[in-house]
Amino acid sequence: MKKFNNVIVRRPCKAISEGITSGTFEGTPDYENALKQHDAYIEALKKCGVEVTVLPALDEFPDSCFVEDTAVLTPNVAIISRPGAESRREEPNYIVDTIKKFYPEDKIEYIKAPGTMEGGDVMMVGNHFYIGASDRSNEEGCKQFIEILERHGHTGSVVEMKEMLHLKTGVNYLENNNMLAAGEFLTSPDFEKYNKTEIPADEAYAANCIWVNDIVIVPEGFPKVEKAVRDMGYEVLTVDTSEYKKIDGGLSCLSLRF
Ligand code: CIR
Repeated sequence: MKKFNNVIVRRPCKAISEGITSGTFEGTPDYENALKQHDAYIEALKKCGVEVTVLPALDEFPDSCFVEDTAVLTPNVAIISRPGAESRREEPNYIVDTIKKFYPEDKIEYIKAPGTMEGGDVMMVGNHFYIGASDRSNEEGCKQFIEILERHGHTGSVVEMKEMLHLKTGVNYLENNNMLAAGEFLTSPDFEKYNKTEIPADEAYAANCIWVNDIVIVPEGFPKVEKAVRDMGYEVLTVDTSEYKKIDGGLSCLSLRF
């Protein structure tokens, strides 16, 4: 099934080594290697039948390659986020012009202060959008987000969370009622009705896979997750994201898919 026609990515910048890190994973990103991994990520997306818009690096924002956090692009509306992380607050300003090429002005909405919201906290399941009440997406941001969705014919609901950085750090929808879930989301009542595949703790990073037009992209180096996704019947592509992982970035964070 072809659901996505377009993807937006942003090249990593030299300052990526200064990106925000929770310290969960070891190391500091290597810029040159991050670029190579980004090239491979773009190639994998192209194999999924999407047109890829590649935006230039923003040197003053170390985390700006994690473009997913700057907006939520739904079939009916583009919602420009307002990141909870101070150092990322201005990043959405640099995505708006690109989004205007795909959405008319009256279909572009903005999360406003004091609301905060980051796209990594949003998971689309058909017409419904789950938003994680993380440290990055506050109560006011979640409220504004759901109001915007409802004005544009979608629905939304808040998922309480305590441990993970973003909602999609630990739970990802692979269409056909299938979901990958790790840690706190395994027992979350919000996801009871889905066919959940449990991601073991030693491969928790790989809960962040992306479904793109019937192909699932899985981070390289997580054999249990790769096998589980293949066993579900999906065609799988793997991409090495080890440089991004060092600062908590996963596969989904690196693109906007719509
Ligand atoms: C941050 O902490 O904001 C970045 N170092 C990682 C962002 C990951 N984005 C995502 O999960 N959507």
